[in-house]
Amino acid sequence: MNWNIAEFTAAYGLSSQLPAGKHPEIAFAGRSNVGKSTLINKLFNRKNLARVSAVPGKTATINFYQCDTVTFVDLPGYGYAKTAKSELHRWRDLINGYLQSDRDLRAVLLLIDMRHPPTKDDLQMVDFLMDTEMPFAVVLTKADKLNRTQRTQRLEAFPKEIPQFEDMNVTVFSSMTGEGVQDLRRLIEEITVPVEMESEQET
Ligand SMILES: Nc1nc2c(ncn2[C@@H]2O[C@H](COP(=O)(O)OP(=O)(O)OP(=O)(O)O)[C@@H](O)[C@H]2O)c(=O)[nH]1
Ligand SMILES: [Mg+2]
Repeated sequence: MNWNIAEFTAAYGLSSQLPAGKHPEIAFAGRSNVGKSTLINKLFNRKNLARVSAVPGKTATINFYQCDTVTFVDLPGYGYAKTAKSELHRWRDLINGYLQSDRDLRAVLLLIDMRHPPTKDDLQMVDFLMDTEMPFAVVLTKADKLNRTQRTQRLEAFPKEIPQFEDMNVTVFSSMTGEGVQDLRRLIEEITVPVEMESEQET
């Protein structure tokens, strides 16, 4: 997969606007400010493809990016308390509408801030993904902000905080140091192999 040819293709603010998917998809979910847009830029070696902001709630629409034969989907962050009730309703409808629509969604990458215990919203998202048997992997973000001791502490704490954490595919990630970027690219390449190629490889 050529990671250097990504382009922004569309943004949607309502689930009713979402077109059917044409390609295998990878979606990025997680609370606001956890680093979804930053991670997308890092994967594609770009500075400003996905818009990043220090102010939570930057990505209010579902944004689609195309790279090679794979569609990447930046979902609006959840858990942004200052958003008005009507906005919250729209966001929930948008995220649920996307996750429940019929498309070739290969995996949801659920980003969780490595510095802190998961929020209530994070745990709800984990529950939702497990209940619906959605394929997903966890990305622990902002690893650069922890020293060695804190890092070890958090890695020991997560299995106690998140049910079945030890069975999950987990990547420690930092957009600052680049830690985890290659692992994520490899994971995405593995799960988005075109179906024809997969069956060829098996025979
Ligand atoms: N130190 C550090 N900062 C990061 C990392 N990833 C993201 N950030 C910072 O965190 C802030 C939020 O990043 P975004 O990528 O906009 O977060 P988001 O999840 O897309 O947020 P929403 O669009 O609001 O849902 C920005 O200031 C980023 O520079 C990381 O790995 N390390
Ligand atoms: Mg964003």
